[in-house]
Amino acid sequence: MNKITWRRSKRRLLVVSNRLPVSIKSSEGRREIRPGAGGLVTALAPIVRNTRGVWIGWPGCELTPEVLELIRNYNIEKSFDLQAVNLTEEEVQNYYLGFSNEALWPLFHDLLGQCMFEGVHWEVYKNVNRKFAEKIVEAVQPGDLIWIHDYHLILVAHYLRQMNVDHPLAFFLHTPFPGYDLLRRLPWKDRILGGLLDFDLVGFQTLRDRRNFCRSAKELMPELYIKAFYRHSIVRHGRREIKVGNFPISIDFSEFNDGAQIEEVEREASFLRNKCQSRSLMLGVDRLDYTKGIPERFLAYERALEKYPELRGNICLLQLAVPSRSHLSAYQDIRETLEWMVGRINGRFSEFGWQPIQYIYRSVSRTELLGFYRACDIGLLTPLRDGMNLVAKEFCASTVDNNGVLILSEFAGASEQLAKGAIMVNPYNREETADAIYRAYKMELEERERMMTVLRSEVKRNDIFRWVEWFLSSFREHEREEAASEIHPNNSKPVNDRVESSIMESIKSGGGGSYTDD
Ligand code: ADQ
Repeated sequence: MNKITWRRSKRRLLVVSNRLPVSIKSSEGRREIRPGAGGLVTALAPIVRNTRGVWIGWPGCELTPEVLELIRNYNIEKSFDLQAVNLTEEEVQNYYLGFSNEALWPLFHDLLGQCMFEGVHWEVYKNVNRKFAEKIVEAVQPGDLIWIHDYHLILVAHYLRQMNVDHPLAFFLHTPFPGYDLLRRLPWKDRILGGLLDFDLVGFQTLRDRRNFCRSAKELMPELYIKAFYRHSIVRHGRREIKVGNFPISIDFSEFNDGAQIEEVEREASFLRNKCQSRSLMLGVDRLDYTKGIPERFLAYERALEKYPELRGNICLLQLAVPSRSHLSAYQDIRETLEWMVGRINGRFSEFGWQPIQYIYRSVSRTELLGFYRACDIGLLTPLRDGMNLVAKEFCASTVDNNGVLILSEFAGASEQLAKGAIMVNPYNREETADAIYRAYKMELEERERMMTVLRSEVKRNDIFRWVEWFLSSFREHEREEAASEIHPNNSKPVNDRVESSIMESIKSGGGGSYTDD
């Protein structure tokens, strides 16, 4: 991990995301501003602050004079520079709830049946992306690095280029990227793909996402020249070269590892264990979202209770669901489905003093969350598709005694890194998931410890700080290579030669160096 390099580098970092890294809530009639939670904020906020950079985003509410004042005071107090983009109610409806969350979100998670493709959503999505670009133009200074995040803002580079911004532009997609057969259903697929190609560096979570993108780009634009290396691909688009990489995001391992050992958390965990009378505890933690596979999880658990009567009375599933996008009908539907299922399964199996599912529909505090992670023996995370799934990594980092088992969906991005220490399942395969629950329940301590040790060392080694450093150094390296190719007399050197020399560098630096054609 090299946190130092970026602190020394005085080039400003401009981070742009749909939401600002703060939460603005009303409490007793007054608005309050608090720092946002999450690994990304923890990792990026110090870099933005130390390079005197800027973080641009929507505050999540109307930008009233009161909210503006709150942000101004927060900036002074925290030596930060948050700049808010104001969105009207109509923009929130069409750009955020509409195009981002009813078209791109389900499409990128392979759930075509949930997609709504509305022309008006698309028009407003474009306008809001232009609005973000205008805000960046107001804030940007020569030499800044601009890093844009996620599916809400795919067209920002396109508008920045139109506004003659020639700064290096990086993008990271937190969701998966679908295969071409799905992507081609989107009426504006060419604009979305073209928009991504306006960046200089495009980062995905997994190798599969990177390949899906490169293959889709090639299908849509056969004239593109694409070369795949071990760690990244290069897409040649006209005179430009776009670097495409996979950078699996992570968490602040130490924060979870250390936090899980404080007295308050230990107390919370003992309280939970006592409440459950030392039964095996299995945990699901998710934003309430139809991509997370919670109904499938409940059905698999029900099947396990049917198939393995020994589990009855001896295991509990704790499901925490944080409310999310509750204005959308698909999210209201999934909430109702879950409540109905919990009632049905509990009604079917409960015995005096034991209930198979404890379902909690709210956001819990960090201490409570760590208490849940510490108290539970099994993490059961079965998304139908997930960019990464940070909960899986948080569960491992918090299992400080190594006595825990992770059951993980093979369709979570995290599976690329965690498969070697987890029980992998296909969430659509109820029988397999039921068997995995039983296997985890029966697993001997020695095997649990062996597997959890593997998982924890993986998450520790590849933490969020390493991720940021890796992404940003990849960005600067690409920028240097681009600059060198512009001033170098060998400017006309075919891309292939540079590809070969990059492979050599990759081999020299232990990167493996093998490459395949995308
Ligand atoms: P999410 O879809 O939100 O993120 P995830 O990566 O699992 O999914 O992160 C959820 C976060 O919310 C975790 O940090 C978790 O601790 C927290 N959380 C969940 N339930 C909670 C509760 N009841 N109370 C409090 N906190 C709760 C998107 C993508 C993911 C990708 C991340 C990061 O969809 O695939 O991993 O971005 O890139």
